[in-house]
Amino acid sequence: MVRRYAISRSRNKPPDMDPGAWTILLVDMDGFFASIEAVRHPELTGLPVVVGADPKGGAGRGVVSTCSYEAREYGIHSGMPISRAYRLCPDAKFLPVDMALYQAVSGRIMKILASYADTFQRVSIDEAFIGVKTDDPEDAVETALNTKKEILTKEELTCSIGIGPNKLVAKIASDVRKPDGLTVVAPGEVCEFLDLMPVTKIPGIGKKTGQALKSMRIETIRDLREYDSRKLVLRFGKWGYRMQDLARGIDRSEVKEDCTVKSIGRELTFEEDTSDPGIIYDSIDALADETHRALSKTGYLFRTVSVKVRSEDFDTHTRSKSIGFTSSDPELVKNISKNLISEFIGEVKIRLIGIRLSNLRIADNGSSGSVYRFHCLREPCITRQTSIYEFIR
Ligand code: TTP
Ligand code: MG
Ligand code: MG
Repeated sequence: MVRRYAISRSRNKPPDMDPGAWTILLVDMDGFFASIEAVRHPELTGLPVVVGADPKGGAGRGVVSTCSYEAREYGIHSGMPISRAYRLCPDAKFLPVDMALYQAVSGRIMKILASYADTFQRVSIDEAFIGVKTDDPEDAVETALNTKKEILTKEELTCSIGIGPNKLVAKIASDVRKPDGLTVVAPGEVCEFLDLMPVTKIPGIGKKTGQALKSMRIETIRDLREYDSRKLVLRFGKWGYRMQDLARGIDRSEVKEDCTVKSIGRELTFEEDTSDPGIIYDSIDALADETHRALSKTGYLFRTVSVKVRSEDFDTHTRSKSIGFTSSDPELVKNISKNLISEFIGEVKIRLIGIRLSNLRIADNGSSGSVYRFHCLREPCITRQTSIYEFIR
C-alpha cells in the first residue's frame, strides 16, 4: 500500500551539519489509547472515541485520558473532566482505560523503534527518541518513513515524527503536524523554525512561566532569544540562561537510557496555612488527579501511595501504604491519601501537602503484559518525577 505522508520542511536551505553529527527523531503515537481501541474494535474507526473515566451519564468524576481525533473536533482533550466531555459529545463511545493492553502495544512499538536507533530513549508510553548517527537528514527521513511503515503494517497505528539536530527541535517538530505527520528541521534552519512559536512550545516552559514571560512582553521564542540575558537571569536564576539557550535551539542533552522512573509525585503549598478539612481534602483530590495524570503518561501502575505533610512550623511527616496489587485507579489514590492524611487534620495548621506514587510496575496481569515486561524492564526510561519533559532542562 502506498501512503502519502505530510512531510513539511522548515525551508529548503542546504543543511550545514558537522561531519559525524547526530540527527534526532522524536516519534509520538497518534491518539495512542484511542487508536489502539479502534484497532481492537474496528467498527469505532472514524468515530468520536473517548478513553478515560466512566462518564456515568454526565455525573461521572475523573478525567479523559485521551480521545480520537474525531472526538477532538468537539473540543474534547486529555485531562478534561469526563463529565464535560460527555456534555460536549454524549454520543461519543466512552471506553475505560485498559493499561495492560496499551503497555503491551507500547512494548512492541518500542522494540520496533529501538531497532532503527543508534541510540534510543523511551520518553513515555507512546513516545521515544531515536538517535541516528548521520550528517544527512535525508537518512533520518528514510528511517522515519520505514518506522512509520513498519508500525502501520504490524500494529495498524500511525505516529507523528519530528526530525532535528537535537532533542529539543525533534520534540517541537513532532507536534507540528499530527496525525501521521513528518516534520524535518535542518540544522541551519532551527532559529527560523522556532521564531514565531509561543514560548510555551519549549518543553519546561508551562503555563506559569509562560505568564511570567508574557508580563515581561516575551511571547514568541524569538522574543525570548532576543531578551536581555541579565534581566532573565535576575528573574529566573539559572533557568533564565537555560531558557535562552533553548530559544536558540541549543540542547546538548543526549539520547540515552539513563533515567529510570522510581516514583511520581506532586505537592502544593497553601497560600495560607490551614487546618480546614474541606480545603485539605479538595487539595488531595486535585493532587491525586495530577499525579494520576502524570502516571498515565508513563504507562506504569503503582503499588504504594505516600503522603507528605508539612506543618506551619515546618515539621515534615510522611505516611505510606502499599497495596497487594498494582493499580492505576485515581479513586484509590484519593481514598488512600485521605486515610493517610486524616491523622494530621485538626492537629496543627498545614503548610504543604504532597502525594507520591511509587513501587511502579508494568501491568502484572494478562499474557500480553508479560511479553512486554521482558522488554520494558530493560528500558523503563521516563525521567524523574515532576514532568515528562524534565529531561530537556
Ligand atoms: P499523548 O501522546 O500526549 O496523546 P495521544 O497519543 O493520545 O494524542 P496525540 O496524537 O496528540 O499524541 O499521550 C499518550 C497517551 O498517554 C494517551 O493516549 C493517553 C495517556 N495520557 C493520559 O492518560 N493522560 C493525559 O493527560 C495525557 C496527556 C496522556
Ligand atoms: Mg501521542
Ligand atoms: Mg506522547
